[in-house]
Parts: sequence; C-alpha cells; structure tokens
Amino acid sequence: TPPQAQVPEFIDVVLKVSGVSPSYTHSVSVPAGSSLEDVLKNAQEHGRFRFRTQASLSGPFLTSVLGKKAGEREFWQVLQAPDTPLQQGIADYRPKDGETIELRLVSW
Ligand code: B12
Repeated sequence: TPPQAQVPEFIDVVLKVSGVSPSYTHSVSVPAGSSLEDVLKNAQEHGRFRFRTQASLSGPFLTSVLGKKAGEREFWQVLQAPDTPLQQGIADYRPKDGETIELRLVSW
C-alpha cells in the first residue's frame, strides 16, 4: 500500500444563503473534517459572507447572517440542500465534499 499522504485533503462545500437580498452562493474550500462553523469562518475571511453566533452551553447558535439578524419567532435554519434540516448545530456538523449547505431565515 502507498504511504499516507502528509498534506491535508481539501473538500469543497457550497454555501447558500436565502432570505436576504441579494441572495448569496459561494464555494468554500476547507480541510476534510472541518466543521460547518469552520466553513462559515473561511467564507467570512475570504469573501463578503458575514455571520454572528451566540455562545451557549450546547455550543454556538447562529444568530445573524449577512447582517440580517433573526427576529422574534424567527431563526436561521441550517439545511443540507435541497431541503434537509441538519440534526446538529454548526460546531458539530461536518460537511462532506461536494455538499451544499443552505442558511435559511424561517419563522416558527
Ligand atoms: Co433546536 N436543536 N435547533 N431549536 N431544538 C435541539 C437543541 C436538538 C438537540 C434537536 C435534535 O435532537 N437534533 C439539536 C441540537 C443537536 C446538537 O447539535 N447538539 C437542535 C438543532 C440541530 C437545531 C438547529 C441546528 C436545526 C437546524 O437549523 N437544522 C437549529 C439551530 C440553528 C442555528 O444555530 N441558528 C435549531 C433551532 C431551534 C429553534 C427552532 C430556534 C428552537 C429554539 C427556539 C425556542 O424555542 N425559543 C429549537 C428547539 C425548541 C429545540 C428543542 C426541540 C428544545 C430546546 C428547548 O427548548 N429546551 C431541542 C431538542 C430537545 O432538547 N428536546 C432541539 C428547553 C430549554 C429550557 O433549555 O437550553 O434553554 P435551553 O434551550 C435552548 C437551546 O436548546 C437553544 O434554544 C433553546 C431556547 O432558547 N437551542 C439551540 C435550540 N436548538 C439549538 C441548537 C443549537 C445548535 C444550539 C447551540 C442551541
């Protein structure tokens, strides 16, 4: 068997934001095994993406995306495209190569 590669493998994740105007879609390249929070940080460092979180005992809760803060009875839902809400928060979820993650402002 060939030796393990010493360089980290990178994956591409497409980040999509709906519920804001103009909408935002951007591909982000991060090391394999990165959390969704790492993807958001990378997009923020390298482009016009912006986000804010509120720390809690169960981890960071996404409160604001591209300057749009979730209001009363609203939240930023995190989905695997096309329409599957994640069962984990942004710090725990680790996207796979080629996945599209959507951030969607929804009412509840
Ligand atoms: Co939720 N949620 N939730 N949620 N939620 C649960 C906590 C749980 C455990 C459900 C599950 O089993 N999958 C998971 C967390 C798993 C994990 O990673 N550890 C979960 C998830 C995955 C999410 C989302 C990521 C879903 C998504 O978008 N795909 C989003 C968060 C996205 C973001 O970061 N913006 C999400 C959203 C919500 C809403 C709809 C906003 C409501 C909270 C608003 C409200 O009611 N005021 C929500 C609820 C109600 C719950 C639920 C059913 C009850 C929480 C509760 O009220 N506890 C739990 C499941 C459960 O525990 N039965 C899931 C009682 C109170 C007294 O305790 O600690 O103060 P508390 O509760 C607060 C936190 O739980 C926080 O909001 C609560 C009210 O302030 N909260 C958080 C709720 N969800 C989440 C998710 C994350 C990642 C964090 C950090 C905090």
